[in-house]
Amino acid sequence: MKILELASTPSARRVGIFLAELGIEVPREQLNLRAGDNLTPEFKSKSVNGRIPVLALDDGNYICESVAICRYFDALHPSRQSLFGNTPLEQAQVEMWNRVLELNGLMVAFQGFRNLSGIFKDRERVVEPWGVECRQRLLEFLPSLEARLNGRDFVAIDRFSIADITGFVLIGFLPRLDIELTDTMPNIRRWYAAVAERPSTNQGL
Ligand SMILES: N[C@@H](CCC(=O)N[C@@H](CS)C(=O)NCC(=O)O)C(=O)O
Repeated sequence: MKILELASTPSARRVGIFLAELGIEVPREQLNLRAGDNLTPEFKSKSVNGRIPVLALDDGNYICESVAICRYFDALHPSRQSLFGNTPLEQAQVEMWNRVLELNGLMVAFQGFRNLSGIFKDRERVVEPWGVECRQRLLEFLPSLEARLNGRDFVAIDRFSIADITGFVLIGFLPRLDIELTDTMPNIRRWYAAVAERPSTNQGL
């Protein structure tokens, strides 16, 4: 098996951090997204969403969507400390926060960045006012993460989970939108600094 990716991108980082937490090494093939490596018919036949990361399995199956890839490895390597939670309550809390951070945070941030920078104008319509709106929505979302982290070391449950990975990648993406973590977000800053110390997130990217 191998992962098709561009290691520095946020979605590839989500999978990379997840695998590092599990101590799993998977061969990676780097694609040049700016050059359109993911726009070819061959790549699109592998990736349903036309994006990276994609997990290419030896049996000819391909899995895209970063969380789906993480779920595959979680199921393949059952652990008493699953990053998706263990008990029904933990699993629900992790799912809830991971979805909230993804839908209200990361996807909004991506839309903001893509539509403000025009980075992929060779392949999609760029709507600058939508970029402005997404940036604003993100600013209005961050206080709910700040409030959640008050007195907590982790976002969803009492230990590190995939929700922390999603949140960490989201916060690391903020400079792309010229958003700074100010003194008004001390909980996010404390939590982010602690997650940044983990070997899994410390891979030089
Ligand atoms: N929801 C997807 C998002 C994947 C995604 O947006 N990947 C970006 C890199 S972060 C990409 O492939 N961009 C190239 C393009 O849009 O053409 C996931 O979690 O895997």
